[in-house]
Amino acid sequence: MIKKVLIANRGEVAVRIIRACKELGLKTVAIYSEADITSLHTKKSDEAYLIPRDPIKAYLDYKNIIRIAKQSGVDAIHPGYGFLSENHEFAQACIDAGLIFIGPTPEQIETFGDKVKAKKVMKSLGLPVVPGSEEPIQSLEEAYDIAKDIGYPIILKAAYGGGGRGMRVVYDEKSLKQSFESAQKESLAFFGKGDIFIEKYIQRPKHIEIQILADKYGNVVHLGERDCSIQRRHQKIIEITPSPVLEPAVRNKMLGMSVRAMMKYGYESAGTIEFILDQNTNEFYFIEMNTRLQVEHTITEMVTGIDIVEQMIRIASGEPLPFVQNDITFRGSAIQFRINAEDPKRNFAPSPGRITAYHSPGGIGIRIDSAIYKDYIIPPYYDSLAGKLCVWALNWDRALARARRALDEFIIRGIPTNLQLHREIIRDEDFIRGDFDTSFLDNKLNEYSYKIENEVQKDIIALAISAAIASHYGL
Ligand code: MV4
Repeated sequence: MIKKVLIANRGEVAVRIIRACKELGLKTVAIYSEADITSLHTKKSDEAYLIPRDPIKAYLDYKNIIRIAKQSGVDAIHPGYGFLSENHEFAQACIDAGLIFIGPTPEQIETFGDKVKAKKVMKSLGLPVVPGSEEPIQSLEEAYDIAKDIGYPIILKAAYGGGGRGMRVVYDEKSLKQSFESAQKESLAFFGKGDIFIEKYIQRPKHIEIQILADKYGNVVHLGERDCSIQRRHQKIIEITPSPVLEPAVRNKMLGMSVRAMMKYGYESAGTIEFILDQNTNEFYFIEMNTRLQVEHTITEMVTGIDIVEQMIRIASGEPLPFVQNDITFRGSAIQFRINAEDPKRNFAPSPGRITAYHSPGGIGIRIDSAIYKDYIIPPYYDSLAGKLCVWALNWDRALARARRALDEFIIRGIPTNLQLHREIIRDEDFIRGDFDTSFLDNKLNEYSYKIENEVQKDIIALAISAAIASHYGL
């Protein structure tokens, strides 16, 4: 068994991994940048080492990270999500240095990092894929031919892309040239490779993903699905398990196909298979495989009781999965709300700064994963995720009620956050009915903004009143 782990990450996920290590009796080593001297992960780990580089490069400097790992005597590195988590060269460098990379093999990371290759592999393993080009497009002429063949609308995607970069939806032949060229340019600029492929565009799909755990001995289980349709600009903000409207027959087909594909492939570690679901036809299509721990793994843990980070560590240590599919039970319904340091009134611009007041909800069925605290200053260099609120209850309706209660309890002052947006969504009739797809937030934002304004004003009035009372009593 692994005895000491370096966490090559920061923020809430670094804290999450440290917690799993502590429960397993493992020692932990944190790394941190100069911007993260006051961050929680540096305080909660047994040891912490500064990487004196610019705040982003510090967490990508894998030569330095591996050197610290060797010097501090760890036997494994957990990469968390983002940063180096899907960098196959880093995974290989860990192995070459005699360290265990807590994740899949470098080859597996590389295969699924190439979306064209991933599609080919998954198709050969029996998963349905969206009709489109089998290879990256070589010329504009080829793009016209394939688009005509499959019919508009089509979507252009970057083979090495992510976060919607290099992605373009094309509704007619007229706009193909311009979209193709700009997608290529953007892909080259962001990913160093301009490879673009084409798919039929599925309009207003649901985004459903399957959580997989697989050990080194061919044992594979699923931990159910997550509905990740509530997103803005490819940033998920709410995730739900189980999906409140997915038909059991469709769910079972998706789960069964995913497990069989991963068994045939020989995947190991935690992984997530992403599908888009066409709600008109109930057809689903594989789009991407994520070979890392995901931000939203928490809700799966709430309904299964399985600690996914613990299992990743055990799998990497060479232990077989301690359960088979039939041992896993799914209980109730869980929702995750990503609490972001961003300002909905300023087009969701990041809002780093000092937290002047912090009170997180508690009570039955609540889980908070956060790395912020009162007087913590959120640095401006990283993504805007400040924390995650997860609620669990026996069913969807009770989870909604609990979420309303918990969101209303949450107090974060000093910086704007998206808390109020969550309070609006959770009261939305369409959301409550499960009637949402990936276009939900785009359609709703105008409707909500007026209420957000009002709510903030109420908050200011409440503050003014309490200040007046305080001064009246000489407090
Ligand atoms: C799609 C799609 C519709 N049709 N593929 C792929 C990466 C992921 N981040 C979004 N992806 C999508 N792939 C086909 N063939 C819809 C999405 C999609 C999306 C597309 C444009 C704008 C917002 C979106 C939100 C979720 C999913």
